Amino acid sequence: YPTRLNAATVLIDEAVAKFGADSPALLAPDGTRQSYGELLTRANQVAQVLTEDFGIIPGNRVMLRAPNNAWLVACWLGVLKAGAVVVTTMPALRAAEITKLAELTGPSLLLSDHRFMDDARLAAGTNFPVVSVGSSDAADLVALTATKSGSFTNVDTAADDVALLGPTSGTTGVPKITMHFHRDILANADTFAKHILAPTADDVFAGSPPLAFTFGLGGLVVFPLRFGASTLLTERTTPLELAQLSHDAGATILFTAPTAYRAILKEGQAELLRPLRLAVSAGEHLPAATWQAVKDATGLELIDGIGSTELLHVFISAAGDAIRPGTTGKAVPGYRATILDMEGNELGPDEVGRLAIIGPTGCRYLDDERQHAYVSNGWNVTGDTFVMDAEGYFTYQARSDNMIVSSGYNIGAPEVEEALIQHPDVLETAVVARPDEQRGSVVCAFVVLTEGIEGNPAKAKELQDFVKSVIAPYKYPRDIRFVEELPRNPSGKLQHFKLRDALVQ
Ligand code: 3SK
Repeated sequence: YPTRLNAATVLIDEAVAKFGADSPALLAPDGTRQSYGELLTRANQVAQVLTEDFGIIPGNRVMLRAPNNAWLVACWLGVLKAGAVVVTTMPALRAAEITKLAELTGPSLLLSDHRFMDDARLAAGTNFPVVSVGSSDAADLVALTATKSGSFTNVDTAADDVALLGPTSGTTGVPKITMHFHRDILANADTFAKHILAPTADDVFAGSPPLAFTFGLGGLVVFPLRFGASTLLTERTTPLELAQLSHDAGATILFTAPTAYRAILKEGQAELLRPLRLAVSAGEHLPAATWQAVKDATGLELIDGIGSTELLHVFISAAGDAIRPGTTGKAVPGYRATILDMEGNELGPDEVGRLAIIGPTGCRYLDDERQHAYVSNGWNVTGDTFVMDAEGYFTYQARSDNMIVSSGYNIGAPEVEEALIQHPDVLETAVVARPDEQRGSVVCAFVVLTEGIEGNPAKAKELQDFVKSVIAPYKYPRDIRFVEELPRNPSGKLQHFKLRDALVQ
């Protein structure tokens, strides 16, 4: 990439010139469309509001909170155009979680979907302004952009200027903030998307992951715009709704997790997937049985992939004849992958160890000691345990840490423990992953109640509701088990592995 690069210039200004202002860019479930030209105008108007009305200057951080929709894309591009840094947040986060992210990232402004304003205002306090998006209020971003001309000269950023701060759950309960440059934003489009998906301007992308998760940002914004394709943006949908909407919109490339493919098959709606050109499965392990079930029901050969927020998107995958069901695939062109032992030595074929990656994207945590654990001798050590065969195919074994991957969401066990322990009836708790056919894993909480409190289904439901009120609802423990005591080692340290073992016996 050139040394001066603004990713928004490539993704929208140059895309308009290359693919035409009238080509469809964003599709909505109600059938409305926004062309590349319209998206450019709106992104420019957002950039004008940011710089002219809120004094945003290059390097300032702007936090975004919204479900997947056209305004979120315009805001994302508008922030980059202004030379500022996008801070993404999962729409489901509660005030306390947003406050934590704000403490870590120091935003100058928060643009929040009008439906999420209560939590947004609570989190911002008097520290930074919050602007609502999508209401009919005169102070809403929609009204503010309507006063702007829609012409904007993008800030001349360096390829190595930070463009995106993407939070990811830490295993200790403290989120880690990954930093990505302008060149990183394009890199996964020019590696994974280009070599594995080979999209064209005729493709229509669709999928479930939130744009706040880099899996969704790549698959539903960056890749389509980089190749002049269009993208269907759906706010929260069930897997079946997603399949139906994608079908109705003429989607050709679907991005979702194995759980969603299994759910669509279970509902007997496999025919909705048949018109797809490609179906991508990532976010959690894809078992060979799921791959085969989708193939049998639809004829589609799922493209498995593993990525990470630290490396932005997928770095191991395979498509077409190169697919080997049960394996994730090979290193994507542009990336190198290996297996390391605990000392950092490279292991040979068929030896189980830690998956490590080198490529055009890489982990840079914002001001975080955990950088040393993730990057070792130039290798990004992902936290997944894999084995590589002699032909360079990688097969998933397990998570190396205590992160729970459920339906494609990464959930830090300590975060759930911290939420549960705030309930007055909970004496102590330990949270682990319980293997689950549908979701890959589910969050399972072992709970010791305070004396005199009875553990029964009503109490379990009460605790689940409580967790949902404290942290993002998708993190709640679907399985709660009441126990007399938790296993501890002689020095009193909780032995999570014993609980995990108990679940699989
Ligand atoms: O494999 C994942 O979980 C992932 C994470 C971030 C971005 C993309 C992917 C597929």
